[in-house]
Amino acid sequence: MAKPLVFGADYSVYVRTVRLTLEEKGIGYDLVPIDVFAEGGPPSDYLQRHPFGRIPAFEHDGFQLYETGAITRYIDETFEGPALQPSDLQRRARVNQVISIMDSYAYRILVWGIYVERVSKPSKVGFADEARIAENLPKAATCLKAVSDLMKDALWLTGDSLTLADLHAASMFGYFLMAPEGRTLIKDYPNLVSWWTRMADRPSMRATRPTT
Ligand SMILES: N[C@@H](CCC(=O)N[C@@H](CS)C(=O)NCC(=O)O)C(=O)O
Repeated sequence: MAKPLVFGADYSVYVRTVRLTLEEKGIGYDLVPIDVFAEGGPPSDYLQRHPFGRIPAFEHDGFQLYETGAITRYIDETFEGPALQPSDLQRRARVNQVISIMDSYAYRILVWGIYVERVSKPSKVGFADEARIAENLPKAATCLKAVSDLMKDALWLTGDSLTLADLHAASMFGYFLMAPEGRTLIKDYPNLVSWWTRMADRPSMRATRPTT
């Protein structure tokens, strides 16, 4: 059976989530480079894989798929390895809830509103948009509180085993916590601090660390 293909770049939050899932399942894969931020955008033939021109896209045995949540669930359900979704329906609903919170609210705020504004943009243009960061900080607190409240005193975000929820969140927290504001804010949520310590130490996180 051919190795699955992941199309994208290692700097991408969503590509990292797919790679984390493959790493946690112990599945070999090839990363096919697609740079969505290259001048002129991704190669035009990439739009056949992903009509919205985003990364990642995925292929397994000729089956093509895009949208990270669909890809990670497909990987979990198709391949051997530790189950990353609980069979209990209420716990499974929590996993899907946290993934949706991360996609719908946290990604824009933690990654673009804080990390990009504080770390990435200033490294290119030399200054940060302080007003934009200030505006996003209370929104980031809302995201952290929501996830922390759902986590309660569990080991992982949705219970006592690692799930897709942790993998979707980890790639966003990885960037958020590169900003000093992120490292300060998370201290208000001790359960998230200990989750992150546990998460950041996993071999899958080391294997997928962004290099660019
Ligand atoms: N809904 C998509 C989101 C993917 C996404 O936004 N990827 C980012 C990189 S992390 C991207 O391709 N950005 C390019 C752009 O916004 O033009 C998914 O779940 O896969």
